[in-house]
Amino acid sequence: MHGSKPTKTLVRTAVATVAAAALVTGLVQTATAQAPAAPAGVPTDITTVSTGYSIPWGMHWLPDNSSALVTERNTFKVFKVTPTGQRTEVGTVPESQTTGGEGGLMGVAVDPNWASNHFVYFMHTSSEGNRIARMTYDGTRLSGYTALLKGIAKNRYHNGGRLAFGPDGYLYATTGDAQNPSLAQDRNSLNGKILRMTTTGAPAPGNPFGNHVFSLGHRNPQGIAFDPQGRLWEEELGENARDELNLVKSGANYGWPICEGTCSQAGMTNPKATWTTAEASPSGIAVVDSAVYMASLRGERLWRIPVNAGNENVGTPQAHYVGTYGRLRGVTKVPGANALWLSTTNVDSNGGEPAGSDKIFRVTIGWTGARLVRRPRGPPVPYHPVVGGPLRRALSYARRAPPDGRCPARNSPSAPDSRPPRHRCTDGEKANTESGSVHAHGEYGELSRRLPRRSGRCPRPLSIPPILPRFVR
Ligand SMILES: [Ca+2]
Repeated sequence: MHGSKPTKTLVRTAVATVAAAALVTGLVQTATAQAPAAPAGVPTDITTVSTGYSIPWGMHWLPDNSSALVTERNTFKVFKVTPTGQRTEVGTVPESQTTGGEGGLMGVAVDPNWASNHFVYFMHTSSEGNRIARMTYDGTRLSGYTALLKGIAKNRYHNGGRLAFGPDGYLYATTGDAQNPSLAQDRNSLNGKILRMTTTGAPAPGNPFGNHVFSLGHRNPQGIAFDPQGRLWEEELGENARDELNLVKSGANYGWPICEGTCSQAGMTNPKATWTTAEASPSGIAVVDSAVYMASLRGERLWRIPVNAGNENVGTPQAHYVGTYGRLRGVTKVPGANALWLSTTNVDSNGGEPAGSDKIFRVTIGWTGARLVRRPRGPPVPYHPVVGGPLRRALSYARRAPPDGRCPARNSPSAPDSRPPRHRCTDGEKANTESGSVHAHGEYGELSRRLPRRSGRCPRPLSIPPILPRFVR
């Protein structure tokens, strides 16, 4: 998905040409002719998608992408949220309680085989400690609570709490040290760890110490996410000095409490990136393409950390939305789209806002500034021997795209000249029967536009030409 050097050169030339042509014909409001800053996408747009929450904590999409489940930490409520942000309470997680601090109803994960077993998983605080529990979710209501793993020590702070399914089909969980740092180095303790288990709560086969422990030496690990290479990224809150992004491997020791941040202690695995607690204090993470996104509470920003598919180095982290939306806790990839959902936590004691004022945003990931701001009217798109044809085709394809963002996920930037007819929808596609916005992503950019009512048939997967000019608002 990364452009070769010759292609970038061609794009740079093409962009300048089309930008000039567009200004002359008034097709766009403004245009620039900058070269791409990086091969991977960056946030290009943010909109509010759902409102009315109080400390939303976990978010997890259903395998059919029809909606996500969102937990609230202190109310123990679970909401079904559609891609357009409509939310419906589907129940509460029983036997939950807060810790007067960071505990409560925390992570949620939906079983990869949910369509057949309807299982969903929660991590929450209860009377005796933190638990991982399973419930049945039929698409409408939660029922059938079963505790799968008890005995995870709790405290007011440092409860960990995130869940994720790995590509191996096993359930991963982060647990804090419960303000008892020595637990993090104890292989027989469930605290200060990343755990790996089956969907019945048993230690997953192949775990390094024969119990639930997958990795140790974590202080208050929060977000976990797998990248396209299947690698596990984790981020955790430091004590007073450094927050960490770690690349987690089976049996590795991440240092706490002997190390905070990078150290030279034998046997300890150093983080791939660190931040001061003031500029981060992270919680959720997500991976989109070749970057890890990290929501930060105290830092009130979304960090983007470039990662490499071919080696374990990470690029220079960049901050987005610093101080703009307050405390940011949750971030998850929107399936079938180059986009994130990003949630706030401004209702907690640190944020101080009234109940119901937390939000979920949708962040579009695209090429820097690559956004067509309005549909061309009047004169047709000018033809240019290099760019005119591909640009016109891109606009044509964008008009065919469905409004829900699913078909564009199947973009093939490598097939710019295909001009397929529409076809009947297959599994995973949705007929384009309504008006709405479409976001079409290609390797070099994004088209965003309103669509007219369509025929009810599904367009073919969108093809964005690799040569696409950059328009900015
Ligand atoms: Ca560490």
